[in-house]
Amino acid sequence: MPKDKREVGFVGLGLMGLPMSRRLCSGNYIVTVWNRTKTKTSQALAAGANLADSPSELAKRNSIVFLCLTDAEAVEDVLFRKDGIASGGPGKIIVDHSTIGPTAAKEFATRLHEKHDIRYVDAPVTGGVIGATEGTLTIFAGGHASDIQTVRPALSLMSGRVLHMGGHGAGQTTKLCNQVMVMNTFVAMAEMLKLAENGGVDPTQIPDILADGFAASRVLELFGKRMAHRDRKVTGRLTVAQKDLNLILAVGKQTSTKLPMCDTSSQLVRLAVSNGFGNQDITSLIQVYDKV
Ligand code: NA7
Repeated sequence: MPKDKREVGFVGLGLMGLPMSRRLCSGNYIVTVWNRTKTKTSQALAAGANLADSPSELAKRNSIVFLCLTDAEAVEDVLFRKDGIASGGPGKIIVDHSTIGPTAAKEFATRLHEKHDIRYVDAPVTGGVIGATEGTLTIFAGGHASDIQTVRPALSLMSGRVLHMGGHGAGQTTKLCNQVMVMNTFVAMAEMLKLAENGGVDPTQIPDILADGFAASRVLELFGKRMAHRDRKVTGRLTVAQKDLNLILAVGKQTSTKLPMCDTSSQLVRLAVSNGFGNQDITSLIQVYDKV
């Protein structure tokens, strides 16, 4: 191994994890990957990554391990299963990019620290697949400043902004605040495009037309036309949106915060998922409006 190269592990090569791991490969890192579905590792291997047979083997080889998994259940499984990361030995830092909410993040941080002498940073991201591919994600980090400092050089390959928001869970809470805006914007955008369509205005023109006014947003810019065209490319699943809204509502309950807009958005996303759109892109939300 060349002297100036550092080794890291990456677990979870889904829509977000794959381009994030590739950013590390194209930086000065030797990356070992593991993914539950082995066939999905081929693109990371083509980018120069090595393959581990289990999360435990990956953890034995690396003192810094990144995770990008669906939800808290997936993170718990990968961390604590028999051949999980926690069994790979003490002294490492886990950087968790999954969106799992503050309660799970705090629980994992405590359990890893007290039972396994492993440190944990919650580090959920925003910016989508395009941000992951271009290395322009924003990362909301929660945990100890010294741990975030240790992993900052690697994070900077994936992100234009790494923000230390506070102790464990603070990154997750910040991400959920972000998702309040993002999810309600997606729902508002579906509603607006349907109104344009029914009102006799070309909805595919609307995103450009609104681009310079108060309605402008990154969501409108990146997803407006795709939603209007019923583009079927998947860059973020509706089930993931549903999970985020559930996490937002749980924090609302814990903090006695009324969230009527998120409540409504959650019902619409649930309806879309129950209509069979769960594995489709979040822009397929407009199909709920097509049906009513
Ligand atoms: P994807 O594309 O659905 O990817 C999810 C990843 O999580 C994928 O690698 C899955 O493996 C993995 N996964 C899910 N459940 C498990 C379990 N139980 N054990 C091991 N691995 C698992 O999601 P995104 O990339 O869009 O999002 C990832 C996170 O970033 C999510 O929290 C978002 O909110 C933000 P698979 O390939 O299915 O075997």
